[in-house]
Amino acid sequence: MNTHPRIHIGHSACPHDCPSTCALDVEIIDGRIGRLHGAKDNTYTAGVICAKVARYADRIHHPERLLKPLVRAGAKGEAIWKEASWEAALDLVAEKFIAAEDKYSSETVWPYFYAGTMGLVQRDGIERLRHAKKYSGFFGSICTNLAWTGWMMGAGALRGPDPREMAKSDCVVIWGTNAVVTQVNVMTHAVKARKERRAKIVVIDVYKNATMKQADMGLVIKPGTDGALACAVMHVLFREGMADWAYLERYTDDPKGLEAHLQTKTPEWAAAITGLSVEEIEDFARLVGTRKKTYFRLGYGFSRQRNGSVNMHAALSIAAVTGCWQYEGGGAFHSNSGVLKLDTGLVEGKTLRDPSVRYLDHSRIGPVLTGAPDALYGGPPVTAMLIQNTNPANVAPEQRLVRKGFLREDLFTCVHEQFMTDTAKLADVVLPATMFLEHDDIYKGGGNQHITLGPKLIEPPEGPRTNHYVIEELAKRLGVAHLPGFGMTEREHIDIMLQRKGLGNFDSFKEQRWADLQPPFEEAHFLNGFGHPDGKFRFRPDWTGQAAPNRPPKSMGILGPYERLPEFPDHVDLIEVADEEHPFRLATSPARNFLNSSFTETPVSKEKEGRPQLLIHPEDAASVGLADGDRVEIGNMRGEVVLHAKLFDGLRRGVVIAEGIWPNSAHERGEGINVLTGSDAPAPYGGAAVHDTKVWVRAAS
Ligand SMILES: Nc1nc2c(c(=O)[nH]1)N[C@H]1C(S)=C(S)[C@@H](COP(=O)(O)OP(=O)(O)OC[C@H]3O[C@@H](n4cnc5c(=O)[nH]c(N)nc54)[C@H](O)[C@@H]3O)O[C@H]1N2
Ligand SMILES: Nc1nc2c(c(=O)[nH]1)N[C@H]1C(S)=C(S)[C@@H](COP(=O)(O)OP(=O)(O)OC[C@H]3O[C@@H](n4cnc5c(=O)[nH]c(N)nc54)[C@H](O)[C@@H]3O)O[C@H]1N2
Ligand code: SF4
Ligand SMILES: [Mo]
Repeated sequence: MNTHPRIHIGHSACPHDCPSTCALDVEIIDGRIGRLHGAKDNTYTAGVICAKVARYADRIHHPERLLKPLVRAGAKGEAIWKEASWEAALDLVAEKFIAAEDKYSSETVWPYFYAGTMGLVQRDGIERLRHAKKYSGFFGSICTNLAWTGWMMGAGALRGPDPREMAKSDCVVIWGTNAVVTQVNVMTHAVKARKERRAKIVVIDVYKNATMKQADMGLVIKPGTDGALACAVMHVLFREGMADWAYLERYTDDPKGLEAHLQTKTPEWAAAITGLSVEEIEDFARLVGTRKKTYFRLGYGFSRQRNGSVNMHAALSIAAVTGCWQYEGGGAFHSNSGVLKLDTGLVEGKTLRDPSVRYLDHSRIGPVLTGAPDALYGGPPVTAMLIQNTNPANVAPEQRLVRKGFLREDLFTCVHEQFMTDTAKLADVVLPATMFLEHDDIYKGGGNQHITLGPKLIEPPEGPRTNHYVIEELAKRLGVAHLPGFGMTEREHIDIMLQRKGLGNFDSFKEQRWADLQPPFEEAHFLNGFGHPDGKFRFRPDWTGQAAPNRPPKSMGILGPYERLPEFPDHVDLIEVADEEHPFRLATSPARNFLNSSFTETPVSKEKEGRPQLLIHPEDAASVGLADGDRVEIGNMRGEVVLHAKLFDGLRRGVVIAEGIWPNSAHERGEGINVLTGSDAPAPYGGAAVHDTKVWVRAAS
């Protein structure tokens, strides 16, 4: 008799909100999960995944997973629950939604979701219910908006050179992304270039993070000043004859105008703004000016400033000045989201959409729930919500407003979750959700070029149900289950998406595991022209005219203060400039062992991260009387938060860093770091400037 447990390997994709979308090999041992590994034969994943997902068994078999529907039995937020059957819980949700709609019209219901899972069926099915019921629209702005806007203004299409080409570069510039932490696969390819071709790795960030520790050149700049750095780099390129004029004349809109504009944007000018030395700026310019195979890997982090779109556009413009786009291993890359299109029309119920229904801004949930008239767009208050795959009470800016909103007696909230998150704690009904290895879905990469299948590999525990199930069951109770897109299984939806793309179907894809959809070289490098009608790269963006994929629906108008957006790349002080009362600038950079608010529940991640800390320059610490490990309070006009000081000299004076979005309960007073961040919409199309916050710092009393 064989007493060894039977291990077999299943194939999947990482569902988390990470540009890498790794292809996974999953150990399955008698219906339970063992270690997860990166698929070796996937050319982007190349056998490497992050440690937190390798340990997924700790998350999926976690003793604190939600297993039963819960209905609130105490005051809001008091965490007193009674268990309910699925039938009873769903009946209650439907009844509340109908009552809310009867009172205020359908727009009073706001389905709210994000990318806790990136699966197209489980994530986006909530849109189908929304459209069928004419509930308020969701303008999903929090993550990509500032970055995509800046990119689109220049390049006009969201794609770029094959990320695997990084391995063929002579210089890889990792700009505003902590890749070691947030998308480890970038490092696989960048380090290969260094090993095989002696490529230089440059990292530009606001502190000496894990990625910069691996760099050949590290530029620590002040938050929100990347536009100034980019301008000075381009100034040097023009001044020292390193601009590729043949390329500029053929592929760009106004190179002479740019050159003239940059006359005054000297390294001295930028040094004063960025905190870098003139020498650092010139060395960097000469490096990218002489190594034509430079690959600019532009991340999200540096765009999370109120001038972030301007800074993204400015950094992207450097590639057009050097003409590095022409070479294998050269060019700029931010996201392939514009290439990897699957037809989600049916999943999302797009034909059911009524364009007259209002949209509400994801990032402004605080103002929305507290009834700010500008946030409600003239419509009724939000009095009912269904929340899937996101934890706004923790991750959304201006947390005090968000909490106040959720505590409203006239708001009914249903949260579908895997764990009792900060948001679930404030709900009226909590429904337990499956995890990715327990349901079928399909995933698109952002930082690579693959579409990857994630079929159901194990049975969920008794209790949790899929997002798809919740949407279908609510549709039945709300009288829309007969409409197109409803009444199908996950697999049927995946079949249709794959068939419409000519990629086979669920079963054939299960064998194939993934498809590599990298566009041809000429297209990826924009050698057939950029995405604008005239095919030119735009140094002079049309800030409010561009039809970007992330542009808010017309009914919302332009969201942020666009009047100050510059004609050419520049530095604009649209940020929360430090002042006498708030002498420090705070960035809330990612934690290695968490993924946004996820993994804050797994024991190893928690242990490795320790406790909420504030990185502060030793001289700054001394100036406010702080020693290493002291309790430190930071605050501004929105509130105050307590952390522990960690003295660190890898950042500029006047800059402080709080890594990770810790659960609110991990901080004293039960309020998290987003108490400090602002929910005003940045120019022009909104987003969340979560790294752009002025604060005061003092020893906690
Ligand atoms: N481990 C881990 N992985 C993650 C996440 C996580 O929380 N933890 N989050 C996931 C998600 S949702 C996303 S969108 C991606 C985001 O991944 P990234 O593209 O890496 O973006 P961020 O995590 O916002 O920040 C990256 C870096 O930008 C820096 N930064 C902040 N302000 C500035 C600035 O003004 N200029 C410059 N040059 N740098 C600045 C921060 O210090 C940080 O080191 O990562 C995903 N992967
Ligand atoms: N201060 C600060 N705030 C930030 C950021 C920052 O850098 N600093 N980053 C911002 C960014 S870029 C983003 S994207 C947001 C992300 O913030 P969130 O949208 O909250 O992201 P996650 O923590 O990835 O996922 C949220 C939840 O989805 C749940 N979930 C996962 N899979 C499923 C599923 O299949 N079904 C259901 N029902 N639930 C599921 C998880 O349990 C988790 O609680 O945070 C933003 N907020
Ligand atoms: S690196 Fe990103 S995509 Fe890959 S396993 Fe980790 S979280 Fe998932
Ligand atoms: Mo994100």
